[in-house]
Amino acid sequence: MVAGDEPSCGLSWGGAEVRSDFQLHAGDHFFGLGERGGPLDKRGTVLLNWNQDIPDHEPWTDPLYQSHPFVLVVNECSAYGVFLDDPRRSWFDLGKTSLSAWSFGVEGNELNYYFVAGPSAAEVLGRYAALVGPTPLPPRWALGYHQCRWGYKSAARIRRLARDFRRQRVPCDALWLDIDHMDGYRCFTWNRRRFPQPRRLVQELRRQGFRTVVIVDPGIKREPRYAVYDEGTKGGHFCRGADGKTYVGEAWPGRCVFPDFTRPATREWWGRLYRDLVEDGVAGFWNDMNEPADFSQPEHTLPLSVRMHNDGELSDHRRLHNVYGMQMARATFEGLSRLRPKERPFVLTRAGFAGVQRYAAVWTGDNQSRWEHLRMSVPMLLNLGLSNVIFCGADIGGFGRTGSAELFTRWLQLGIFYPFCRVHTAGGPEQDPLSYGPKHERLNRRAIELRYRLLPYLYTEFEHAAATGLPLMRPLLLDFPRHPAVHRAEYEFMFGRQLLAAPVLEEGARVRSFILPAGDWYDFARGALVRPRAAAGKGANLWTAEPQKATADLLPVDWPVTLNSIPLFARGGAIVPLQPVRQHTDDSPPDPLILRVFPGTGRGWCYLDDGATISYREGAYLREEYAADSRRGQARLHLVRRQGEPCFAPRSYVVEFMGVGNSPSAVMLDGARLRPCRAAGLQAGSWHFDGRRRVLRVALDALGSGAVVECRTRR
Ligand code: MIG
Repeated sequence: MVAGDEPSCGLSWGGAEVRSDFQLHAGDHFFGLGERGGPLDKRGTVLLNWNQDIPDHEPWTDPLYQSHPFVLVVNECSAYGVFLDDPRRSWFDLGKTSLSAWSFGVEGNELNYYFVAGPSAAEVLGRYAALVGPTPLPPRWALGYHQCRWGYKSAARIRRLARDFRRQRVPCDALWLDIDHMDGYRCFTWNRRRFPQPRRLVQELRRQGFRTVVIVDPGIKREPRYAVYDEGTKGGHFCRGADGKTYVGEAWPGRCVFPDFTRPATREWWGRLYRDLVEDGVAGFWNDMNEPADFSQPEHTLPLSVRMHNDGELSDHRRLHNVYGMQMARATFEGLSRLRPKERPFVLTRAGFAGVQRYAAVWTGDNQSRWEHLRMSVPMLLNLGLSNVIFCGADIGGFGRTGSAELFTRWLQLGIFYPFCRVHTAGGPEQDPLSYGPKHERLNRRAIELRYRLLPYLYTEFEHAAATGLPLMRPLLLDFPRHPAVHRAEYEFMFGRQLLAAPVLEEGARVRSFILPAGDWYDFARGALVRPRAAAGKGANLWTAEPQKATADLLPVDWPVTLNSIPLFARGGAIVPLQPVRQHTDDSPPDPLILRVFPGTGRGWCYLDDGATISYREGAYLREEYAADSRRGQARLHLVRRQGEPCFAPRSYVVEFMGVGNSPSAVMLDGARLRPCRAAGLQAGSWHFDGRRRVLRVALDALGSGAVVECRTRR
């Protein structure tokens, strides 16, 4: 049996709630449930679903800003999911108050839930994704590096920032403007003293390869003659209290009114408000405070009696609180889609509910510049991923408080693997890759450069994640379900199908301890096979207090690290598409596309499209599939299949065979010999072998489907 009702209670009503109890088995582990601090496995906890603006949260604070009433239950033999399809206040008790049952319940008198069958965790996630809706592809620039700060208060400051990034050659795609850019915190306005010619600024940044993203909050200043307030009042767009009068609360602008995003006409109106900013050239929008936060209330949100339209089935905030933020993100996304019908919108939201991924990327709110919060972000984002929120990230460097240069660098070395990669902070000292002195600037640049090298892979894996519902940043249990101990690996993760990342998460670390699941693994940077080290037990082991013993399925590794280390590993036979470092993404295909091939037998993929429009939905993309087969004395890469529009094909390739034991005796393309040459003279049709690093580089022109690149080495 996969799952069953707990025999003594099953389904029950009591007081103001209805609940369901499931049998709890010794081997059950609980994942998903959206944005939570604490361990990856939620067994033994009670979790609430009630979106909350909670600036000083800690790993044990619950709930936070988002609600995803979806749980993934995994045990030794199978997996299943339960999705409670109800936005009302609800809870999950995952074996905390009972030894024989886990349960969930919701305020109200009806229960709507889906049982999501597996049998594997990956299949559960795929089915859940099909149920709550797919993640659209973001514009490619949104996968680059983003720089943000609450406190970029003038056009001059932003210009200086842009200049410094380019001058110091630190790649960056987007500069963000927080509430400081507005006129008195009035949404959809510019502070003309600080930003006298916003359109000029935005266009100037765009010419330097930066997109501009601005914040838009739901609280609208209650001020006659402020156009948004007047129009909204006339259109009946603001929420009303139980007395039928427009409800007035408080947020950054002072006394505020709140649009009713559960009303279709209001969503349409809200979407139109972005027109001027879009015409100014603003490329993305950030919806904050949409739990919604209301400073005037003891509960920090609108009174529960506030009425809401609910797409015609009139209801109230008590029922719709948890979807308010998602409906705001939806209004934004749909509005942008109407304003620029061909372009992919980019929206970031703080509050959300199951399905929010259809409209926006998600960040995890106000964390702090502390090592504990750096670590906390890993299981938090992994569980967001297991709730189908693929495009997520935490504030890199930490939002509140002030951290050290070391913390910032380590956070960046982790953050380059967050699907959404943004540095953000609340005032205090400057917090960006350039602000910690020359030594850290070099380290920070190198980390961001790695993300930009990986972009073809990241983009390919994002597309795969969007299509399958399997998260991009994901725990080992999805790819390696057989071994129960991988459930506890919560501070390392798969980054797409080929790579495993174990970034350093501790101050002063000299060793990073982690496990590798069954199979051969190679150091991504050097191509060397990873072997177990005898040092187990030394150095703090993050994923379990006990030093692990190697088994057929698990290899414990103690990896020596310096400040420069970003531990990253590739599966044997992996083929990883890369590109040369760029200062920002641009719309041309990678040239050359670098295929890094690791020893062994395996597959690889590359997905390419225009990176900006929705024409990929009509087939305007190119997909390549490769196979690698490298054994003693030979290495081989095969372009197995190419499907789609040839116009997206790379103009040139460099195939990098890693870990080649001996110098090559012959390197061939489709059986024809290529020329050896020196490292500096690598041109199409030639190859170079770096004997010290054991890397063979083969440079090629455009490849045709079926092409085989092959190398034989001296024995
Ligand atoms: O009450 O806009 O989480 O990222 O910088 C604080 C100012 C409001 C909270 C967000 C944070 C943002 C800040 N906002």
